[in-house]
Amino acid sequence: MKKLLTCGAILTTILTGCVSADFFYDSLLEEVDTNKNGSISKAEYIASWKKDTQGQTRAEVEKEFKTFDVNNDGKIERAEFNKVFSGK
Ligand SMILES: [Ca+2]
Ligand SMILES: [Ca+2]
Repeated sequence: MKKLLTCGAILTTILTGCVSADFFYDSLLEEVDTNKNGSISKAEYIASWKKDTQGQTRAEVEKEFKTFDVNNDGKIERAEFNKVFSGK
């Protein structure tokens, strides 16, 4: 069964720790990476939030994006996601 993921669900899912980072990133790419280049740009992240805000404000979503964009280059890549996910 395909689970629809939105950016609002990311931190919650990490906190519950019930999926692997790789699995989660793959699912996230499927939903959010609209130009299919294998990374999530800020524009893609915001677009995903707009589809389903889940009560989050834009400021909250931008803060969340920054949490994952470790090297601050405006996109979230798998290595960064894994890093944040594993808390290392
Ligand atoms: Ca992309
Ligand atoms: Ca980055």
